[in-house]
Amino acid sequence: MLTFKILFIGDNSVGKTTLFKKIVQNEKNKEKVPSLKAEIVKVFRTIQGEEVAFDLYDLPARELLSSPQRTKWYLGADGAFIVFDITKAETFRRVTFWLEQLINYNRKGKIPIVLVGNKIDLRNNPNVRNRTLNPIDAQAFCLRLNRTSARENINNEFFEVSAISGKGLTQLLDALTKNIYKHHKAKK
Ligand SMILES: Nc1nc2c(ncn2[C@@H]2O[C@H](COP(=O)(O)OP(=O)(O)OP(=O)(O)O)[C@@H](O)[C@H]2O)c(=O)[nH]1
Ligand SMILES: [Mg+2]
Repeated sequence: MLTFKILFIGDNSVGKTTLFKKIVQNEKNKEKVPSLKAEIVKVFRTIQGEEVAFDLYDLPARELLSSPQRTKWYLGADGAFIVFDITKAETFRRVTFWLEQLINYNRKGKIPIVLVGNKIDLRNNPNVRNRTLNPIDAQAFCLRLNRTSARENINNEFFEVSAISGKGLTQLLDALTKNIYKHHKAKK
């Protein structure tokens, strides 16, 4: 079966694990893949009549920043969720860093990503001191990315979510899996 690798990346505490768990929870057909450092779960989609598997990898940011094998996790990645926290501007600025790591080490070049602005439940919370990020900035980032990758048939999308509320998360996975499949078919 055609199998693709999807990474969850982004700064520490942006909510990757929370998002990963909620997405996986909604999947009926799934298999846990044993691994010491990463959480890996295989999920399935039927796309254009073909059954396709996707291995979802969740890793702590520190494993991807400072472990001796940090670069090996990117190897063979076909797509990624790049997550930031809308209440922490520096986690959005770091999206560029994560994207560069991904493209440098996957050995496949440009691949589709879904940019995720997480923690929107905090947007109107009076206890959040920092001004929350304007989604226009992330949309613009995505548009620029799409302009430079359209030739390779790569479509990148942006979503704002609350991993804690868990609403509408399946559509993130649907979008990324479709874009990965489309990119793969266009390469051949
Ligand atoms: N308010 C709110 N908190 C969230 C949301 N998603 C995650 N959190 C909280 O943010 C903290 C960090 O979440 P994690 O999912 O562990 O973050 P992570 O990106 O996996 O962090 P590392 O594994 O250390 O890289 C936890 O306390 C979560 O409960 C969200 O949508 N809204
Ligand atoms: Mg984590």
